Amino acid sequence: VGNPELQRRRRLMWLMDQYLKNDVLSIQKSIVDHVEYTIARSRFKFDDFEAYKATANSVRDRLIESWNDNQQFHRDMDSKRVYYLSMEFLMGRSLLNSIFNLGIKEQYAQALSELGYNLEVVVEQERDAALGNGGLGRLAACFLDSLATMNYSAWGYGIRYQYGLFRQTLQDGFQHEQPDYWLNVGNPWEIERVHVTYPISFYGKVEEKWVEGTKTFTWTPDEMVEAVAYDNPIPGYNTGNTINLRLWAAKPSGEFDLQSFNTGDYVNAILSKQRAETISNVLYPDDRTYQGKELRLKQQYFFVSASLQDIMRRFKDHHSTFDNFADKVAVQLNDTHPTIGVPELMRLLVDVEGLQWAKAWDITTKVFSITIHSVVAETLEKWSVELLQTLLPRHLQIIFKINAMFLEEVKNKIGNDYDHLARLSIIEEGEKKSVKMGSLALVASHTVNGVSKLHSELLKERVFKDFYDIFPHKFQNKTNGVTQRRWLAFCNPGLRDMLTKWLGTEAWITNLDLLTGLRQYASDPILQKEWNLVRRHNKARLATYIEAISGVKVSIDAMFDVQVKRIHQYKRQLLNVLSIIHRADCIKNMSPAEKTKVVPRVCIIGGKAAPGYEIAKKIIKLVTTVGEKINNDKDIGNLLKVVFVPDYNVSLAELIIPASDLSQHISTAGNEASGTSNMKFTMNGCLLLATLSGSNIEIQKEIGDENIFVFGAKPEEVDRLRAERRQFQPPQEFHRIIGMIRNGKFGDTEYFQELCQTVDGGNDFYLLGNDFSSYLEAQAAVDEAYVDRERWTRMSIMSTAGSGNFSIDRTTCEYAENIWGIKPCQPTS
Ligand code: NBG
Repeated sequence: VGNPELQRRRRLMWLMDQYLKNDVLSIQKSIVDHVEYTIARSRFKFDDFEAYKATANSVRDRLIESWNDNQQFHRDMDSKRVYYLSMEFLMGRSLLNSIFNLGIKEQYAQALSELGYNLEVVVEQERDAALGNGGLGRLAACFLDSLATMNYSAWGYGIRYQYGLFRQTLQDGFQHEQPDYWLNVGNPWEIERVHVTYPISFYGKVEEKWVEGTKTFTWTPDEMVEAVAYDNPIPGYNTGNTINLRLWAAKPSGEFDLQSFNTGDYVNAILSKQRAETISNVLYPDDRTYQGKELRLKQQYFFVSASLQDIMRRFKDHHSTFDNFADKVAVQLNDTHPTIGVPELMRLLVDVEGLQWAKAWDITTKVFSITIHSVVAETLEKWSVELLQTLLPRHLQIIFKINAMFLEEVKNKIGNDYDHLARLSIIEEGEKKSVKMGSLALVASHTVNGVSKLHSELLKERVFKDFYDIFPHKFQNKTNGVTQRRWLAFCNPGLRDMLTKWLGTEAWITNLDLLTGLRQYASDPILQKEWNLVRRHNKARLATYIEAISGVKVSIDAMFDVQVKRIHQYKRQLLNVLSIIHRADCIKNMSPAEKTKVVPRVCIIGGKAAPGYEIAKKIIKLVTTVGEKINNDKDIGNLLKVVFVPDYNVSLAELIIPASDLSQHISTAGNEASGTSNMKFTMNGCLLLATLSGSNIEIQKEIGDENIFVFGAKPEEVDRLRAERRQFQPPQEFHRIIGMIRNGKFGDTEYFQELCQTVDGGNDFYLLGNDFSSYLEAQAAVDEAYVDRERWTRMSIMSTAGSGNFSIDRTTCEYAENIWGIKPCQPTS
């Protein structure tokens, strides 16, 4: 009594003496409160979208509680944390994910229903957060879910793009790109931290000075922007471990540039400052071609610098020296994109914190590790020395010094073999010098990993062979995985319930290996019947959607044959189309009796082409023209339908994957680093038609040869086949079909010529001609299996049962143990 501080604390305790409750009534009250006070609508009249917003806000309140507790817990524990740095996080929607992970989905469904709203309709109101292109960005999102669920201390760091990946529309069968200005309807999930900001500098010059016998460097930048933090709470499943995804937005800096305001041109001075915001405006829509654009490098430096400053500030709250930095901090680089973080950490430690170079380098090399997601060296980023010199002059100096010291060190090992040294050098010599970001990352990282067994071998044998020879201990494999929460439990509720029933537990939601328990029932007629009922229900949902978007009526008795992924030549959507044309042609030439034996198929293709990737765009147009022709052919009727689903994204994947019978993962052997949708399809009981690429090989091993359709060249044959492709004679069928396209059977004759040329003997880099026959054989095997319903269903069950290894939780634990050195730890409440 009498102590004002004590009184204040008591009052605070009393004011918030308990957490928000999760009974239906409390949830309804939260929702209605948000309708009135956050959205400022009347509780007597709000539409589905407003219901979504109010619901999301009420969920967010609950997330904030566990977020706060969790941050406090880890602050107190001073636990080692992993920071996942990624240019992309392809999150999709959050509402269902959040209430599912928090274990309050049923309460929310009931709460809304009593208020007159339908949860299923409400969740559909949410816009996808599409801050990523494809596999790499979605993997980052799956990691966050798993890190939270497995009780690791982790944060994600990235960019809060105003425009996510473009929305794809089709006009006359051609792809058009529409801006995805997703934030214009507001984002109820994020928490803006107006006071968590860091200055980010660009351009300018570096001055060298001798201070007390050491050379010091002072960077005087020409441009400064501010990075503002936006926090996105990520709940784990069935745990209080809500982690953070911190995304940075660029804002004009308040302090800098005052003199330009004194020139009298006030309005132009404001406008020029405003341009700072462009840095975080837009996600680059190419998923692997490197363009060397200045803005892209600015984005990379912007988010990496902000993240590292933030990490160091947090560390300094607890520590007075940097001696233990690497014991508390692990930084994972998601591909080469955040590699500028290497010289940035060196700069911060040496120039700002005053550490000796050797000490700083020791810390840096213990903190970073990198994942590579590509199979060929050409897609690794390079930045021209000239651009770096202009944009980040101090970083270029640091990179040169790192390189000099590194080359000095390897000279001791390999001697003065200049060719060899040139290959190892971080700097690529030549007319235009450039910095090889992959090499820089490798020199600085304690570990580098590929994303499937085969891919990790290819990194050692090819992409980074020279580095592997000197740093063999740095190389690891971490086969990708996917989260079974989003990709099974809540995108396929029918299957979820069935799995839980047959396994007698729902523990598989956090321990996917338990699915093997299903194998013993794979031939059980009761399970088979239930299995097919669920699958038919999912197919019916997709059929309704297809009809709504395309007007094409499809039968759910037909096999749903799906290929959905980014459009790329190496992924060989063209091979799929060629076989579709072949199938249509065969059907047309059949007698009525023969036709009764045909397995009806619905071929579903979807995916975006990078806006500047002309060949990929032509493939899309070909799918739609071929579809148009086949779908309206009376001779073919329901035996074959071809649908291109526009704007493939995370939410559509959640609808399509549970409804697929067959899915195609048919890149040229060895050309897909891993693939992750193949894992999602397998989990959901869809059979794979696959080549020996990436993780297909590991899936085959887990589910058994008899449960997957594999075809095509072997990875070790590809080099030779490529070298000999000029001499290779593809089968007559192949020529005939290409000829049909060439000769205008599908119209747009001129437009398709270039596409046809890509598979002309000498050009056929992805070996469509070579693999065509074995592809058709595999397709025939698929048809044969499909008519045997008992067998097909058994294969489907065995696919799900064998998918346990592809849970991202397995992947996460491997990273945690073998790369990051962190352990799960959870607040005991
Ligand atoms: C992709 C690979 C895929 C892999 C994912 C995730 C990019 C740049 N790369 O094979 O092509 O599954 O990364 O590792 O998206």
